Amino acid sequence: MADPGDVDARPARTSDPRPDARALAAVLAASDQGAHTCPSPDTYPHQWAWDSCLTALGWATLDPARGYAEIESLLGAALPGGMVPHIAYTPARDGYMPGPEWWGRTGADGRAVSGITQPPLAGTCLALISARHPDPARARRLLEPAAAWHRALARERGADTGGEPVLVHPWESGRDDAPEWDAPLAAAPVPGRAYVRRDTDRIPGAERPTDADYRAYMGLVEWLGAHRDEPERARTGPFRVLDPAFSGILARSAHDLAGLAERLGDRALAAEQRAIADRVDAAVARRSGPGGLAPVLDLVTGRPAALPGAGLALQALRPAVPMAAIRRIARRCTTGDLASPVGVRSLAAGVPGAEPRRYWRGPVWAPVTWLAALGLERADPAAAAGLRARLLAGVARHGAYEYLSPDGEERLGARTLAWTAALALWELGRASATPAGRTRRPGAPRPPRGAGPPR
Ligand code: 9WN
Repeated sequence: MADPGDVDARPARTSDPRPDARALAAVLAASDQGAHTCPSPDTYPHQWAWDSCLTALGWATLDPARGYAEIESLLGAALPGGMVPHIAYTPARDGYMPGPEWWGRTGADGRAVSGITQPPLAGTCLALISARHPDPARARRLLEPAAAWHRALARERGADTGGEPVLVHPWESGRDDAPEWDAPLAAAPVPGRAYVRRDTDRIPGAERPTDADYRAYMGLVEWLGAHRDEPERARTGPFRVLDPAFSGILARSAHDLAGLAERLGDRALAAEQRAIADRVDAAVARRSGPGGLAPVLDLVTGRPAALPGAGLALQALRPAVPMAAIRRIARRCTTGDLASPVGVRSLAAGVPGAEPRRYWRGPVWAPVTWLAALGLERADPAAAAGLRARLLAGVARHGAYEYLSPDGEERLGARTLAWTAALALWELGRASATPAGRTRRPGAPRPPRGAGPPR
């Protein structure tokens, strides 16, 4: 079922293994709202936090100023206290449930926003953009709002957990219906207010979360709408989990922001962000097993849950995760139970209850493949390159899909997603970009690995 505003980014010739950059740019253009991008024009008509950070990379490839503008607009919508909301609502766009009336919150720039967050990728994406397309004045202005997001998470949500933020809704993880949330969701209240799902207007129900999951999501939204105090939510909320993938992303983003601040001459901010990264990193390490990875922890029941999927792969991003653990993740993602011809599976092959067509319970998502590659880079650059090639192969064949079946044969969910187009554009731009942001002449020597800022 196509969204009316969708653009088909599949290559004209199906044998072409590289996506068509012009078609990908058209996907971004169709989702462009001026200073921010919606993930897809009809299914997701607002600005989502982790989407926006990753989409900025694609814009930066086309027009660096627009890449910076994307992050500026996202951070501009921050809640009081600095946490960035998972949605900043596009004015006068209807068709998404829950709408702003469920939250009753306003961001710093006056937009209606949600009252929860998503994986904080602004520090990492800003550092990447600034390395390829330096604009020190613009990057410097973004340091503080990006830092405030990390600070709020570590202090307000992580006060009792050594800095690891307590997630209070599965949407905060970005992996909405991943099986690790099944048990914690059992304690979600029943919503008192009526609602009508809108997501299944355009996407088959078999590719989306179940009605039972939605009821739990909305019960939590209602509870969170009435309880705004972050430390209170983290101590008494009906859904309270530690997600090592989210924590790893926070530690990585604070670490990358510290590096950028150092290069831009803001030593105080760099030291503060490094301390946040180290604290969160150490908190995850303390509860990790001998293999170097931590489980999801349900703080309501005290029960851990294994992570046989995207959440495991994303732990490769945590700055201090042991190299041996990254190499094991690399094997699982490239040839093991998380591997697929088009990227990293959201749920490992063979797990009982895997649903290859349903949302975060089996399909392959471009942001997971791309972020896993970013995490693997340090320990296994060949595996990282292999995952990026699979991502590009999936986009070349299917266009800027939302998710694909793990066999790589079917495109699923919304017909186009801005971050899929953006990440493919960023990868297409990799060949000609150097860490200093200059274009390398063909045949010129490559800069040494690890010598410069992140790519
Ligand atoms: C709820 C926008 C978002 C992504 C999430 C993805 C999906 C929303 C939804 O879409 O979540 O936030 O309505 O299903 O799970 O990762 O950020 O693309």
